[in-house]
Amino acid sequence: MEQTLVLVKPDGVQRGLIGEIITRLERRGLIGMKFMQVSRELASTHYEAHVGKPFYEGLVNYITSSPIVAMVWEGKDGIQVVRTTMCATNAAAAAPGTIRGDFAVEIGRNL
Ligand code: 3AN
Repeated sequence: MEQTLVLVKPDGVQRGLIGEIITRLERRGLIGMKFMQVSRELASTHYEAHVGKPFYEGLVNYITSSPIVAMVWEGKDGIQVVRTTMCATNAAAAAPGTIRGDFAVEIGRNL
C-alpha cells in the first residue's frame, strides 16, 4: 500500500470544486483530510524541489494566499492511481475525464 498527499489549492477552493475533487478521490481510497491555511515556511518545505525555478515565488505566494484542502490518500499503487485520477500538471496535457482534464485552466491554476 502507498500513501500520497493531495492538495486542493486556492483556485479549487474558490471555484467551489472541493466537493467534486473529493468525490472523485474518495471513491478510490481517501483516508484523511483537513481545511488549512499554508504558512510560507510550510510552502517552502513542500515546494523545495522547485526552488530556483522561474515560477517558484509565484507558486509560494499563491499557495499561501488563501485556504486549501489537504488530503491523504491510500491504496495499492496509490501514487499512480492518484496521478491518473488527477492527470498531468499542465492543464493542456490533461486527459478528459480526469480532474485536471475536466477542470484545470492552466499550469499555474491546475487545482
Ligand atoms: P503536481 O501538482 O502535478 O504534482 P508539481 O508538484 O511538480 O506538480 O508542481 C507543483 C505545482 O507547481 C503545480 N501544481 C503547478 O501549479 C506549479 N508548476 C509546476 N510546473 C510549473 C510551470 N512550468 N509553470 C508554472 N507553474 C508550475
